[in-house]
Amino acid sequence: MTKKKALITGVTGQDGAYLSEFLLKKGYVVHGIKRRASLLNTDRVDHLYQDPHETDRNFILHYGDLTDSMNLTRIIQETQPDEIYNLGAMSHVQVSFETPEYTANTDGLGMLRILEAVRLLGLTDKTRIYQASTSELYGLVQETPQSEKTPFYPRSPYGVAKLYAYWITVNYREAYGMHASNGILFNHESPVRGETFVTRKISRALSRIALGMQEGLYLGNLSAQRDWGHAKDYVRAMYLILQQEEPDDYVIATGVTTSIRDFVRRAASHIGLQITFEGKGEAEKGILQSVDEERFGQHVGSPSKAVKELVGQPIIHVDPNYFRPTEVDLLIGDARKARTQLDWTPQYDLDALIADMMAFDLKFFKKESYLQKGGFDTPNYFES
Ligand code: NDP
Ligand code: GDR
Repeated sequence: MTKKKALITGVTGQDGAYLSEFLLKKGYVVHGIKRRASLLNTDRVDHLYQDPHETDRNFILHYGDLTDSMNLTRIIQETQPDEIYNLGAMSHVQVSFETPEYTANTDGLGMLRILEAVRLLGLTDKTRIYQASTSELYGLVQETPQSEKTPFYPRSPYGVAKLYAYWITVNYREAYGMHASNGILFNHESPVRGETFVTRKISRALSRIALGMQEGLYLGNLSAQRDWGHAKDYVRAMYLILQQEEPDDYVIATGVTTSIRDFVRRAASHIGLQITFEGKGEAEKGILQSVDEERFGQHVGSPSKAVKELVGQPIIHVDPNYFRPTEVDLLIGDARKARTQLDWTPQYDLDALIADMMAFDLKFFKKESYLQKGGFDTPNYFES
């Protein structure tokens, strides 16, 4: 039997990596588009890498870019995919305020380029297409919780670019009968989440604080609320969307919302650090109240002198540089359609997500700490 072929843009990203793993397990041949960078940027998929000299490869990477129509058209022509997952994007909301034109080009027009290529190559009946739409479309929310029927009101150049991609997907479906669908995914995280998204920034910083490698963490708006799930659950939903006979749009969310402040408290408490917040606005601080030595011992080891000295001190601070010109205050998704029509249920709740992220980052920074103590340099790439 011939294997199904999937083409994934954004294969080197968080979701691209989990989706590749998922589809490979299902027996697909996975083609991925990666960007050329001056340093290797394939860390998240290195475990899937197959040497080009091997025969019968199932995981094949192609150089490309969503801003390059000819490149996309050629790759689609060469690979003749059964399914395309358009996950590539400049995906950082705050950065989109600094790079709005590039964001529009990649996140908005990128999807148009894919749809047009599939149409021009005569693959309309063969190739099913998934667009990585987002809860950022709801922005200044018009109703709570947000469902497929909630009107959009994006609040960033990222959200506006994704609005174009959402509608061009719907338009090509209606105009040309293409099997093109939107997954409107709410925030989803994992141990390989980009380091400057808030959950990963917190899990990394708390790990470093626990290991005596850092004394404090600066964050922006602590009151924003997000509906956080695990990326592993969310890539399964992407696949299910493309297995439906009819193309359609689906909200994928857990239905539980949590503030950034509460995420900090819960992630800290998971490893035995009790934090309370005091003060308001830019003066708000998260104070380390105590260390639960038993819990800390289970996850980290015995608390160092450096950690004990932080008790009673502020370890979480507000830096207004992380405030956004326009903010999305509250997101909470209503995924009833996905639960009934796709039979999709998330396996991870927030505590399980936190446990997974904290275990990964603690292990990573323990290794860094050993290396530093042994006199070796470690990369200094973290945002505090
Ligand atoms: P990441 O930022 O982890 O990955 C984005 C991927 O897109 C990376 O592989 C990146 O390449 C690639 N990329 C960026 N610019 C281009 C370009 N011009 N041409 C080709 N590829 C490019 O994002 P996630 O995995 O978290 O998200 C996947 C998709 O889902 C994105 O479209 C995102 O906007 C969307 N989304 C994400 C949600 C989330 O909570 N994670 C929620 C809803 C939607 P490189 O590695 O070289 O930077
Ligand atoms: P978001 O994710 O903007 O929802 O977009 P992010 O983790 O960046 O922000 C979530 C909320 O946390 C607040 N926040 C901070 N954010 C960051 N990055 N850094 C901070 O220091 C900080 N302090 C507070 C933010 O203001 C915001 O309210 C993510 C991306 O993956 C998008 O691509 C995706 O479409 C949406 O999720 C759904």
